[in-house]
Amino acid sequence: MTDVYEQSRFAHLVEATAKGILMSHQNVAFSSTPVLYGTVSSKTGHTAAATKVLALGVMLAASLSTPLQAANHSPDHKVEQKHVQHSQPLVTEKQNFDLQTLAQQLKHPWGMAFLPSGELLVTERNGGLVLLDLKGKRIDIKGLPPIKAKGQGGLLDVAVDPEFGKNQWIYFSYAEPGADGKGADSTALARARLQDGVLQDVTVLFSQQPKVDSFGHYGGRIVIEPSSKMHPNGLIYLTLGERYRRRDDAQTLDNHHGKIVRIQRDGTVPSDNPFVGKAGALPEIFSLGHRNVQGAALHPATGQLWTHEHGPQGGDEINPIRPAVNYGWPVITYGEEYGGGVIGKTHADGLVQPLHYWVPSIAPSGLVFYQHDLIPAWRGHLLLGSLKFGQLVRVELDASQQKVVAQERIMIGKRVRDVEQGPDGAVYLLTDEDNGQVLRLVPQAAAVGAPSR
Ligand SMILES: [Ca+2]
Repeated sequence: MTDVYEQSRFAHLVEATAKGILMSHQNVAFSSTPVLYGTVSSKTGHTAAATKVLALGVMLAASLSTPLQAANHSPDHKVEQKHVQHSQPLVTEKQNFDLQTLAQQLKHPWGMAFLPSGELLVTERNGGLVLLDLKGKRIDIKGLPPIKAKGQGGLLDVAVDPEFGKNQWIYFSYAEPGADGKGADSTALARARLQDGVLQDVTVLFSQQPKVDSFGHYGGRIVIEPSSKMHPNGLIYLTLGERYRRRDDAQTLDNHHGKIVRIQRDGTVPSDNPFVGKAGALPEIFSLGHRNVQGAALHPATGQLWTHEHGPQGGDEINPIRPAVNYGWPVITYGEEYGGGVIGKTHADGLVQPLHYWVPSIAPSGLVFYQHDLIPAWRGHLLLGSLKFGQLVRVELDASQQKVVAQERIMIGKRVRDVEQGPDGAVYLLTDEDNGQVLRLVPQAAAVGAPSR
């Protein structure tokens, strides 16, 4: 990198800070030191609307912290015994863990989901779908549709139906080849019944249009919203990248590139999707202007979908998602072209600012709001993986849930592709490697057989 490049980046950072945008600092990349931003941009006069939001935030914070206090009175949580292949201590700011290896020899695992039995479904990017009992047994699931495993594409995320016990449905996203089996592909979402290690009744619920000859930016995270009065069938959100070559598509509604789509569990479009009935718009679209979203989760208190996304060189973002909102890519971004070069401005009318962004990029993947009593100090925090730095990233929000006030970079030493909270409250990670692993963070006091403290 040239000095000119460094100077322009520094100027860019200063400008962003002056605007009160909260951001990570370049120097924390390999540090576990917390970065606190609590003093930034809180002194401006609040409008009535802002005060309302703050009041709501206080309520949210209260609802998030109540179980935390309860947990402090009963610290004797024990996690379920698993077959641990390897364990090492992991010290973090608020909690000491055992970092356990529960499984390995997975080929670039990408997504995971727990079945009600406690078994874990894991995808491998090369097209493998694996069921792990986490006691040493592995079953390779059969019956997957044709998958194009190349570049960043392949089998991506997996999700389990909230009523799996009744219907045995699972959902998975993948790079779907075209009819000729080669060339152009796109991200698709399928549903199937998992019965005795075989997928039955495989149905493609959604297929991103148009297909493109590209190996990049598939998006692919699946989030299922449980049934509600408004949507008795439940809803599915699927994140879709702009396929790298088609970034301008993210700004138009006539395609699925760089979008988040929302469908019902049978693949049909909910009638209250924001662009239903709009001429020239694809009705599945829920939000637009995304680059490559590889982390998505529902906020535990509000039920709102939150995502993060990859920027280019710099400019990875956290975004709470609202219907019909344009998140700006590639018109606005805090990143630049690989190797340098302006892509867009940082602000524009009608385009929403991220809640948080990272310069330099961390390459985020996987997202969960931690909410179990097993690790009370992490309750309400966002957990996500950093592919680039081989870290688990813990993000704390303020009471309004609209600002990042602290983050911790926990060194794992391997590309962290997915993060989940297990039914036992432990934190599970997938590492994106040739010898990919399932890792578990268990608080030391909660480890089976360990003396309680
Ligand atoms: Ca954006």
